Amino acid sequence: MMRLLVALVVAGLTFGCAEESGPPLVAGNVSVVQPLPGTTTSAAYLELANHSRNTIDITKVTSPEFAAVEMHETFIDDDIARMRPLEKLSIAPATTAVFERGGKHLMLLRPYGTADYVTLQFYAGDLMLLSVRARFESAAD
Ligand SMILES: [Cu+2]
Repeated sequence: MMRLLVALVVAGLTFGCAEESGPPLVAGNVSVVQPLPGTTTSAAYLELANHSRNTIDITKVTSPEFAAVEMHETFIDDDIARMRPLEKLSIAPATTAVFERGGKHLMLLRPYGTADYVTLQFYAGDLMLLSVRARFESAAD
């Protein structure tokens, strides 16, 4: 059943942009921050534009350079900024989801090495929709 759902999603996305050229999901303003000295956690910010006619549900983000990537959102609780994991990010057709400081963001956990670049892979179920490669910025930026 899961396979069938994924296949339907692929068909829907393909059909949805049949009259347009280009991929359904496009990244912009990508910014990936190096871990602070003594820590192993990085943050990444970017915009994801849905150019298809279907809602895109991002359910998983991975990176070959990190053991885990989590989507988080920041919320205010008693005047204190906290964050919680986002299980799914739904991007409506013709809208852009924004990952930014103080809002939704990506947490990159436990790097495997000290690469200058990081690759982020965005999935809807088992289907990889987008792969983005970006150079680390220094944490001071
Ligand atoms: Cu976070």
